[in-house]
Amino acid sequence: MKPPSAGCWALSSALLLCSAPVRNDILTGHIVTGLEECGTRPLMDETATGSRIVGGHDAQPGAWPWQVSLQVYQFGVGYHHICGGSLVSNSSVLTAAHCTKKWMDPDFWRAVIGLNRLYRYQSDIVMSRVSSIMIHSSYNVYSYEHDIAVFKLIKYIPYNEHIQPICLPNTSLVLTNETLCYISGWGSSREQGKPKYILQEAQVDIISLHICNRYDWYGGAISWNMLCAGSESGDVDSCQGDSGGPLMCYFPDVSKYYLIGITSFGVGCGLPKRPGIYVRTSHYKSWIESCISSQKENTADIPFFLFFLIMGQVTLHLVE
Ligand code: 4AZ
Repeated sequence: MKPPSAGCWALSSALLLCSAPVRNDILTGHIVTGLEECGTRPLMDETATGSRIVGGHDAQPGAWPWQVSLQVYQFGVGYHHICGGSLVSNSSVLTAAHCTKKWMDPDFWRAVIGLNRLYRYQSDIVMSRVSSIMIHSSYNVYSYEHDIAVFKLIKYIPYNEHIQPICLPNTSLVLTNETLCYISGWGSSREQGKPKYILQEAQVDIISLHICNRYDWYGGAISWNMLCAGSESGDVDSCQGDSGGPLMCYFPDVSKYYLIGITSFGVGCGLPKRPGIYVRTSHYKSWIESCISSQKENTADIPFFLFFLIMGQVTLHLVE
């Protein structure tokens, strides 16, 4: 296994490197609390899940409370959905790096959280502009290796019945044949189609890399940092507009959902032997946590703080 790079680049008004938490106490503050209180669905009865879903269907409001719609502003059109994302803390959304391709500037973006019907903004949803975008420094646009990014939000997002963070797995989390895994998103149900109005969900199988890399499947293009999921026949899949969204699995022993993957790419949608490819999030846990803990304001404010300190010293000298 190739360990992911520890650093993450932030694209914002100032270009920042977040490789380590700025302050240690951040780790004992909101973030750890946020990660502990994760992966639960207050409006859903977990004992009721488990029936097999073929293809996607409408999700209930509150079914996936970490699902985010990442939207871009375009003149004449307004904001429109580009990619999915997953809320991982009160101010961080995890998504795919390739979503930022045409819009690297955080000012283009807003995140909508707690949504079920696209563009129908009810009182229980929260919208936030984006303060910085952190793209994995080893992201490769050709191979889609390390297709992972964190959007830091301007607002602190309070949790409620419709808004919850998802848990981040580490490499010790074991998936079995019985583990129930799902994908969700507003993506289209066919290639080049338009986004779906109601959030869609589907149960997926995790397909081994051994099968996924067969010569008549992906022929070796899928790395150990990726996961294949869907169904062997192709009936269940993610598609355009689902990118960046969650591949999540339920662990009944802890009664929590974990973000196992991030929707990344695939050949077409719903084709046999061409399942969806997902970023294997367990390989990026420390990278994600360092991005969550990075405090843009703290680092960006340092030059201003130094400026005022120096100006103060100069003034003092002039007065003396
Ligand atoms: C896309 O274009 C995309 N079938 C996402 C997922 C898949 C294909 C394309 C997987 O965002």
